[in-house]
Amino acid sequence: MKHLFAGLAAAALMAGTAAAQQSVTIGYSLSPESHYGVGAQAFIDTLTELSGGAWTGEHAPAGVLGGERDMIEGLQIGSLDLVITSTGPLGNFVPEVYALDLPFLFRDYAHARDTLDGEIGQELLARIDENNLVGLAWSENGFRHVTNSRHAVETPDDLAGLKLRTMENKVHMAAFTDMGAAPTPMAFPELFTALQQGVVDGQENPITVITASKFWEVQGYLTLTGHVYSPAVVLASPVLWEGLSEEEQGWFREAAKASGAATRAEVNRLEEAGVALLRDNGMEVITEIDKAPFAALAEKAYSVYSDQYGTEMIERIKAVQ
Ligand code: EAX
Repeated sequence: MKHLFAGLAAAALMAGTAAAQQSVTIGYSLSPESHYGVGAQAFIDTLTELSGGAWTGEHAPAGVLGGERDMIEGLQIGSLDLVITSTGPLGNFVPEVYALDLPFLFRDYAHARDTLDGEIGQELLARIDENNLVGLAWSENGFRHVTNSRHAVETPDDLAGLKLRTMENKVHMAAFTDMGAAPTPMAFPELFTALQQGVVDGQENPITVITASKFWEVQGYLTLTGHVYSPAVVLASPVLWEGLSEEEQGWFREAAKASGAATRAEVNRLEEAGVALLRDNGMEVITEIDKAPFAALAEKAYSVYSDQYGTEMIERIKAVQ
């Protein structure tokens, strides 16, 4: 009997060890099929592999834990472990990051990715770390384009009077005011219904988000304005972070890098395939416009950043080859 009990105790202990597998929750605003969903899964797979199964993760997709601003606050107080978010609301917490949100700044994907993968990206992750957040790795949302339910947009005049949802980002709001639209900041989880009910006429997002959110159901027109690059970032809660060993922190960093890479690959795929998908679903897509008049009007919005931080960072970003 004694042996039996000892055996049971040992079995219970082993079961206890297995059950001690730890899990993190990854929040994001889009569907599990989106580029963020792909990135979240790559994070989980990499973390589980590097940790030999000691760690796993769960998705909290589609804004079930709130909009991106709410989720960032959740990280700060430790109610959420990890978030994949656009930088849209991040400037409210780490103002230096607004530099990345300036309209018509990045020439193309290569320019944006090289900037984030280089010295500037590292510096900005360090700024994030100074604000009660942990910046693990850059990820990607994509170049943003304007959609609306009223008419085709080809010149800034076509934006006049359009009620356009923007992210809760003062650089973007200033840029759209200067381009002639009427910007309305709103958290992403409220957007589909707001478009459906006509609370706003339009919105702006990358092909990735427009496809993942099936905006063709509520928006007839898309113009490839590419007016701003939208970075994403994998953020951790400092509460989680401080409880990890150095080795575990290394696994989390690697997992975040793998997540960013998988998301970028999915952005590439959707940049190729997305417009056809949107057209198949009935959207009128204008692919060629003269961007110069939009850029000229949006330039004033740079002062939202430069009045406080100067133009040095802007010049450094422009100089990245
Ligand atoms: O990060 O709020 C937005 O428009 C974002 O692009 C979206 O939540 C994906």
